[in-house]
Amino acid sequence: MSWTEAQYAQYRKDGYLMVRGLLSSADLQALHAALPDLLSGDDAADGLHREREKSGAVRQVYLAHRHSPPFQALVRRPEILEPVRALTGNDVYVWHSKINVKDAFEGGVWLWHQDYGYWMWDGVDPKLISCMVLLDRATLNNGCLTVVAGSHRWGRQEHYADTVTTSYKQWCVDVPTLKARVNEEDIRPVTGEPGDVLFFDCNLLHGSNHNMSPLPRKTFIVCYNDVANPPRPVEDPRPDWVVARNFEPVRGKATPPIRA
Ligand SMILES: O=C(O)CCC(=O)C(=O)O
Repeated sequence: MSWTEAQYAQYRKDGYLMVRGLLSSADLQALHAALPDLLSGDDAADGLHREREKSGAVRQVYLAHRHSPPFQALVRRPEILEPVRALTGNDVYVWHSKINVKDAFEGGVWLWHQDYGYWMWDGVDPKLISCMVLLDRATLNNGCLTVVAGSHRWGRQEHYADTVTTSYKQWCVDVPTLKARVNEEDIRPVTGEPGDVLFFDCNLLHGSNHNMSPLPRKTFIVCYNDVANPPRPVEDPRPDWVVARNFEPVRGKATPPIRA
C-alpha cells in the first residue's frame, strides 16, 4: 500500500496524513488479544513501563514493540515503514512506542503540544515521525486526537511543563502562543475506525480531550527517528523506555497479517 504523490503532498502541507484501513480485522484481533497482559502486568516483572491516571487507571504502556510479538510485528509493517522511510529519506529506528489507553469516562486530557517541543531536549533534530494506530474507534466523545493542520511549518514553539492537570508531567504550549497562532478552522479532530493509522510530523501541534464516553479509546503510537539523528549527549538524559538507545534500523518483514 504505497502512498501516492498526492498523499505525500498532503502530508507535507498539513503535517499529517490518515491512512484508512491499514490493518485487517485479523491484525486487530491479534493486537487486542495481547492487550490484557500489557495493560495489567507489573513493570518489574515484564520490563514494560506504565504511566497511570490520577485514578490509578493505566494511561500509557511503553515498550510493547520490544516485548509483545504482535506489536513487534506492527512496527515492522512495510505499509508503515515505507512512507516513513520516504519522508525521512533514510532508514529509521524506533524512538519509543506507547499504548495510550484512555479508558471509558476515565482517560484524561492531553494539552496542546508538539512532540519536538520536548524531544529537542533529548538532543535530536526534528526528523522524527509518529504513527498512531487506532486500536478502538476514535470519536469526538471518547477523546480522539485533535491536530492543527499546517502547524508543523511554524517550527518548534516554546513549551512549559504542566504538572497539575494530570498525574503525568505534560509539556505544552502556553495560552498566549495558542491565541496568537491557532485558527479555529485549522483545528481538525482525527476520528476513525480501528486499523486506521495517522502519520504525523514531530512539530505538529496536537492534543486531545478527556474521554467523556462509555467507549474506550486505545491507540498505539510508534515514533521513528532517522538513524542519522541519534541523540547527542545531554545533561539529563531520559531513560531508554522513552528515548531508545537501540539504534538498529527497523527492517520491514512482508509477513502480514500480524500473528499473536
Ligand atoms: O493519546 C493522545 O490523545 C495524545 C497523545 C500524545 O499527544 C502523546 O503521547 O504525545
